Amino acid sequence: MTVPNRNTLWAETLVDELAAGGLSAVCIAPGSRSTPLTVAFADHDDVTVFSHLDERSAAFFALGRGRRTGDPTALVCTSGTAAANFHPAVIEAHRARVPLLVLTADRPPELRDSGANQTVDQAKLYGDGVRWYRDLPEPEADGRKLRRLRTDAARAMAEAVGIPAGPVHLNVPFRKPLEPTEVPGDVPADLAETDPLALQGRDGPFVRTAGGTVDPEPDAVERIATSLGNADRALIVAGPADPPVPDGGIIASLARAAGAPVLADPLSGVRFGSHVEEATVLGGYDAYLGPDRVENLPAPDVIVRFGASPTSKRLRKYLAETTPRQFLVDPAGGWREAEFVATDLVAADPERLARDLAPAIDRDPDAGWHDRLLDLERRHWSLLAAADAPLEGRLLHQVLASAPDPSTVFVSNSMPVRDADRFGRPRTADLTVLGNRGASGIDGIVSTALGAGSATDEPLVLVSGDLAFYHDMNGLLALERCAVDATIVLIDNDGGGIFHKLPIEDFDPPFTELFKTPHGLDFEPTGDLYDLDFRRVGVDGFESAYTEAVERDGTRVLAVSIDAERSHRERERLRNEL
Ligand SMILES: Cc1ncc(C[n+]2csc(CCOP(=O)(O)OP(=O)(O)O)c2C)c(N)n1
Repeated sequence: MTVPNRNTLWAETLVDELAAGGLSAVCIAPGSRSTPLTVAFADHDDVTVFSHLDERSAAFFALGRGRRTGDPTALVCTSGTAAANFHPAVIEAHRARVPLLVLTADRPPELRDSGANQTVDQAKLYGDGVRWYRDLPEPEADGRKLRRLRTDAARAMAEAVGIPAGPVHLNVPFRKPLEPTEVPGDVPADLAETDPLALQGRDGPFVRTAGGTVDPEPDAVERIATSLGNADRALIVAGPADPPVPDGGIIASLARAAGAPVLADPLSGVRFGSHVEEATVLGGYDAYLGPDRVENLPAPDVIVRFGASPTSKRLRKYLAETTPRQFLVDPAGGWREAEFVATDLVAADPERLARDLAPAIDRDPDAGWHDRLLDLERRHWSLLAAADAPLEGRLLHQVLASAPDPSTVFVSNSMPVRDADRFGRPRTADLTVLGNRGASGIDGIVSTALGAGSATDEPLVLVSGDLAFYHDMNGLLALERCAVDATIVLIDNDGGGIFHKLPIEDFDPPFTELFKTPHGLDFEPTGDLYDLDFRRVGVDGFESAYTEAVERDGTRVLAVSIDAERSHRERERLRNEL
């Protein structure tokens, strides 16, 4: 093996070892300082390279892949503000436990804090928001240092998929030459003989890492089983899942054994799938539960919660007001409960806990509790079916009801995910519904969705608000550059419809100008710019346009203009009627 210089050797060793550890894709933005990494990735047969022009979109694209697969995608950028543009996606990955491997190229250490061009302080740039950070040493053709590099690569991969999974940041300094230029004597010719392990690594990863999962303590299983056994009105709450979205069947089996209905967040992996027939899976609770419903409905006495904090604020408030015994199950022992009413935290792998728990429960469920909730659920769906005023929620209902089986559906913040929550009816189709709920940003939505789509052969649907779409129009370039197809439903209510839900609506000014921010933008030219099929459809023609779009190849945007205020009033009216 002849290597032209130490930078090439260093970058090839790093990339080789990441690939041996299972890395299969990288998103690269152009830049000079990252040249050794870019060239090494481009030369590696086992890593798919996605080329992006804009670091912020690149990072969200990588995030989307990690969200869909549960495996890290790497990111490469040059030094300077490029690295800072990764930050929003790193925050989302941190909060939502999405594996991500960030490689930021840097100038050599003596140039830090010297006024040198494009040199910023990249050390611990993302603060505590990464699972592991390491400032790699300067490249050297030295056996021990190369073995350390291989070890670091193995560790980076392991940390990214640890419990909890999340982002890992390696800062990688290089001094010139950055290109694979021959530098005589830079790499000792006998390195292969003096330290073959450093140079060639092993057959497979340099360090095999075994992570494992947390088994529930038998005491905890017994405590929950006894509680459920004694409960009159038990509930299971499935919040947004950590990636990859699990098969909801195991939670459904637990629900059946416990005789407890499941309140299934649309992002939980439990609301959609064949298991929906096996248990009482409820999806309309955001309409009929809430603090103002407590008097009409008996309070639950035991709750077992999985996943992150539910999307539905009304559900969170309902749990807070009714103060049942609340078991919070978290595989990382995380405290994801911001109402501060949980009574028990159980650090355990959810699937293992559910598996151990189901046979331990001895329970004669109260049919009245089930019937009461099922009745509310049925009435919610029939009211929706009978209503005919324009409603954004109906679009979400139709999107999820007619999404191909299987498919991946990505919903933006803020009304699309909330409307998917309230109006997405549980069905047996294999839908993987995703959203960025770690930090609930409206940035990077297009890119995250396309990243998720790039990681699966399933049809991809993105439902986006107009501000979220505007925020990441750059991301549309990935359709062509990364060969992804999508049906994009653009709910264009000319500004942030979500703000009509807030009391600030009554203070106008400044409501319209500074909160709702109507922009009057016509998004149609994105069709020409990004070579996609852009169509305007009315709410009435939406369903047929959508079912046609999801069945064809290529990307089609269906832009639906709708009045956010009227839609919001209709949303409220439906709930009040219920
Ligand atoms: C990066 C970022 N900036 C601002 C916000 C605050 N915010 C939340 S929702 C929203 C409006 C979103 O508008 P749109 O995408 O049109 O969706 P809609 O509310 O109409 O459903 C804003 C500005 C945010 N969550 N993230």
